[in-house]
Amino acid sequence: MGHLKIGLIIFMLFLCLIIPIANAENNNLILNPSLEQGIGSPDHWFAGANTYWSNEGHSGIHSIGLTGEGDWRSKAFNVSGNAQYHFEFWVKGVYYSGEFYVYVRWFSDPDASSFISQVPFRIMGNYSNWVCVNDTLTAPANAMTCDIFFRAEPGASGDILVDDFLMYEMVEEDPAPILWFNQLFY
Ligand SMILES: [Ca+2]
Repeated sequence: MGHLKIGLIIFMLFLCLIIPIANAENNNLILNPSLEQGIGSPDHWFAGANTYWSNEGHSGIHSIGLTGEGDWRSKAFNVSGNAQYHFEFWVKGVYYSGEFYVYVRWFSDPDASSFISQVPFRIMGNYSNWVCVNDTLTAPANAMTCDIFFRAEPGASGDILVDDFLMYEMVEEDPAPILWFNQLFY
């Protein structure tokens, strides 16, 4: 019986570890986050100048690249004012000069046309291996929608790839596994 209890406890700890990761991926607000879906160009992403759909990925076989002034923009998604979000992406590539950013942009209308503010993640340096960038963001009180804007400013030069975007609302832990634990032993 002792071994069974220890086994169950290990199993419960394993679930505690796995369930949040699974929820994070399932709750990803960004469409086509690994840039894998699409024919000719990635679905739900809009390309400006100096962009390309790379055949190299952090996961899968694709990412999106920028070589100079231009941008990639994600399809906008709904957010809640004042809510907290986990945001991350992976970056790889060569940087020469100028300013490359991944911006998280907040909008106050359903069409993502009334800009409020943006959170800049500057990409500066050479990344021969994929590097994860992440932070916790708080949506402005009047935010309704959000998009991801991968942007090279005028004069920027390099060859920067980004992949595996993840953004989800941070919520209270689900108490269900604890209830289940109590039901097992009492
Ligand atoms: Ca990918």
